[in-house]
Amino acid sequence: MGFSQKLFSRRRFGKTVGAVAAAPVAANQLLTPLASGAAPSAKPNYYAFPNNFVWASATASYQIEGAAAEDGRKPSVWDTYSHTSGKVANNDTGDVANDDYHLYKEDIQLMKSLGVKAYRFSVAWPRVFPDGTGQPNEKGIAFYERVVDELRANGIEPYATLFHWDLPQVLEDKQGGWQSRDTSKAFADYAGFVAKRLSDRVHNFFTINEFSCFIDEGYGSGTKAPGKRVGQPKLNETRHNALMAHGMAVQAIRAAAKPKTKVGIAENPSLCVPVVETRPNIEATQKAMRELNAHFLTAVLEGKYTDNYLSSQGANAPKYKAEEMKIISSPLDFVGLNIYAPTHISADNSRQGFAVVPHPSSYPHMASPWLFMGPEIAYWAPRHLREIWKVENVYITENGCSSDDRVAADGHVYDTDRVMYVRAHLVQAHRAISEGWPLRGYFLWSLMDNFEWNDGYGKRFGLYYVDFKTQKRIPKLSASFYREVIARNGVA
Ligand code: PNW
Repeated sequence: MGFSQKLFSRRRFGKTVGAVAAAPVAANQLLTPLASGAAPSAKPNYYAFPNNFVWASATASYQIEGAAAEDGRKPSVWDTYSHTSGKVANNDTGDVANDDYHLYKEDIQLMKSLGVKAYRFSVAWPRVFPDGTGQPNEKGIAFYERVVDELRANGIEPYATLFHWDLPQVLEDKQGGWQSRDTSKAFADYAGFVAKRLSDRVHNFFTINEFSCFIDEGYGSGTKAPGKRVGQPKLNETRHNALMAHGMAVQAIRAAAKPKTKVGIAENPSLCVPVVETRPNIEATQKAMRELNAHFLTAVLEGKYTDNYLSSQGANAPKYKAEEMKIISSPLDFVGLNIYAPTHISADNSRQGFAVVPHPSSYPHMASPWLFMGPEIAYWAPRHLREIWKVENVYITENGCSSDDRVAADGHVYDTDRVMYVRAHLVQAHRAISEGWPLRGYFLWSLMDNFEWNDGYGKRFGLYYVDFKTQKRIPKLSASFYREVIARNGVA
């Protein structure tokens, strides 16, 4: 008997529905399944999703793999950073993490038990090219071939991210990492190599995950690896190099991969939400969406920096040739957005035509203090992409939350807050789809608790609880919830 059945027996569920049956609106939708004697979850429901909707989960290499020095892998900037005392909570490192390098078959069974249709993982550049460039490491790429074959054998479609922040340390040492255009070139070569080797069985690639987290935090505030503060105009140049890396990789993947291979990006822009849905606020929100993301997402989707961005940066504005913006805006098959927290916008009379509305100190957030709750992002993300930039295929490549998970005396993990968070976002995702906005799939972050960057193992985002001493995985309540969502193809 599954965890969900134990918690909510058919009988109790029947009673609850019976009580609701008196309400006229709910009667048709809720009574039919019971009247026919079928399990409630097997029937259509109010928040039904399209049949081909991609229900999925996501992880990233440095956060789960461990095996940091195995089979020829050399250090990434995150190995160096996490081994620098005081940078990560509790001085945790990714040396072992979830040991997924050895336990990947078991971890794929966790996914199979959820019923996910797809899995987004990332390839560790320093496994495949331990020296950043030059000779590929056969044992490194072989690991990903094994993972992909195992996924396919279990009916799970692999979606591969090529860069989720683990830059080979040697490129940082030799050329200042993303401060150098040589790193963009090295990334494109690596991306082309992986596409050549995997595209017979991986049909969907994401180039880069979240520019701001490894550029603005890596080289601006210095709060993530490699922990530098390069100052302006160097930071804008570094941003531009990352954009070039993305564009050059798109072209390298298309050149090397099997025909029909699809390519996109996984970006976390500021997610602008109208504070009240009036026409003027919605128009202001569209302006804000372009301007607040001018240095990354807007450049990728429009092939230019906005005039406001260039003038606001003055002498620090990036210098580039016209053809570089063409490369940066190479056409994509889909756009992936990692969505966690909202930026609320209202119309105003300023020159830019919008204002960011501050949150009061009482505004609710999840266990991570930055993770403000604003489920409308799941509606506005696909709508903005289509309405502002004519994007035809959108994935939510990450959504999920941290929770103060504890194993209860009965062995269960009752993460009702995570269920609330995910459910609220899925309702909004459903609103987007029902209005025709092009949302194709949802990748829940994350399959299991893992190395949460600066927070080490102290912040948990998983559907599965991980005991990092024993590597035991325990399904949380949210795993039962997500399994039910996928089984009925609708919000549970
Ligand atoms: C993402 N913010 O990072 C990353 O892609 C994941 O690797 C990470 O584990 C996950 O979200 C949860 O943190 C983000 O401050 C980190 O808005 C910070 C923010 C957003 C995303």
